Amino acid sequence: MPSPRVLGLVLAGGAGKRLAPLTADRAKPAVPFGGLYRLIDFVLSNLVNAGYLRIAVLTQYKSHSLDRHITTTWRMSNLLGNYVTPVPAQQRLGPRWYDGSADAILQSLNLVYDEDPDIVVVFGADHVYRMDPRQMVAQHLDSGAGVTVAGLRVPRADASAFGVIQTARDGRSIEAFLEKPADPPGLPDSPDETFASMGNYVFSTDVLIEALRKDAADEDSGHDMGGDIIPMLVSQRAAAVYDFAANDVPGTTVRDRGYWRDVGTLDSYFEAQMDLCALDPVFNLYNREWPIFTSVPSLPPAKFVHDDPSRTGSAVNSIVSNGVIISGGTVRSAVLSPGVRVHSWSDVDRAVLLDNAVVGRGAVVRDAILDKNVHVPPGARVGVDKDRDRARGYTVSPQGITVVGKGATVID
Ligand code: ADQ
Repeated sequence: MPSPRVLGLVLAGGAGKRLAPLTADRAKPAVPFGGLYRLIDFVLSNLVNAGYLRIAVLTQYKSHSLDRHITTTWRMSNLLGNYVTPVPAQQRLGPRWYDGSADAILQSLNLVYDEDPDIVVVFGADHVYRMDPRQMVAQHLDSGAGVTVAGLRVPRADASAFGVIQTARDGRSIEAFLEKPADPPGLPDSPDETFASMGNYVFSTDVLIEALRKDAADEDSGHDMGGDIIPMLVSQRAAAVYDFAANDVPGTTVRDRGYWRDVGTLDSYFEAQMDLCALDPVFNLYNREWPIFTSVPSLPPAKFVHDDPSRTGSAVNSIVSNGVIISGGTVRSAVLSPGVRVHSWSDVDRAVLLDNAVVGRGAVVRDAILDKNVHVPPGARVGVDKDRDRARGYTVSPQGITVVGKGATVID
């Protein structure tokens, strides 16, 4: 059987309010992650590694840095008609922005007609994971479902932020789909777990088009993929689940299998980066068989120095990008983006420092995220006393991570 023609649609228009202030000036999929990456690089790498090379990224809010990242990093040769292209709200159906994620696709259906694919892969843009989508497409074709939804087991206590899938006895067809239920049901074999939707869908093209048209005519619909389209197809007995834990990506081990993080909150965003700093991380950025692509700024290599030769500027259990200079400071469990400076006698522990952040002489940074160009003056402390952080106007997450917004100078 010849390979199916596949079009990738990446939903990248969400506002990402729960990641504020990191999303004050940028769309959630453009939020930096892991030193050199933006969140959108994970889904795009998964699609491109699979050879799915026709991809439209549907953008909306604050899309400037996202657009710039896609057009510079993901530019492809046009020779074979391949592309990764950002598509801003087209207003094809009137002078309005997208109502919800389903409306975003409805308004972009011309892309689907132009491409005339057999399969449309609709993936979210803001998760950290490795996945070979060919395996999900193969199951979709084999099962004859109209839509296949990727799912994985999560603790029941965490599931009210997700769509929850209940499967029929065969373990594959979806019997019920509850979008963000207050009290998610447990699994028959594991009452404290439930099956969550990853927000990644594989559609047969005709099924997608028909569902979107029907939904558009429904005035009571929220025009949302998880809230409206998937439940509609479940009621038509046309939906199946794909068990993500079975996905076997080249270069990964049994241990990595099933690693997927929704980094939609400050705490999950922070913890997923602490995962990368672990001695033996479950999510391996260094897997060359399924690379996560990005573009690396043209800056010199990272440097570690001290003016007292018996000591050294040091970083352990940390990710240090190019252009960083750690001169006489101590860094532990931190992710440093390009151009960060850490000066003498300063102490950075459990932190995410985005591009060009500066930690001055003798300053202390703990359990904190410093956005781009944040300046911590000499001797200042941030993240050490959470009440004081709040009083200074910084966001403190429920788990106690202090976040300082773009360009701020920490008040001492
Ligand atoms: P959420 O992530 O809460 O839940 P949503 O806010 O719609 O749902 O975001 C899904 C994706 O669509 C994101 O990548 C977002 O950026 C994008 N998006 C949202 N609105 C958009 C719009 N108007 N235009 C373009 N893109 C838009 C979803 C599912 C749940 C599932 C979780 C998994 O609805 O069922 O469990 O994802 O994280």
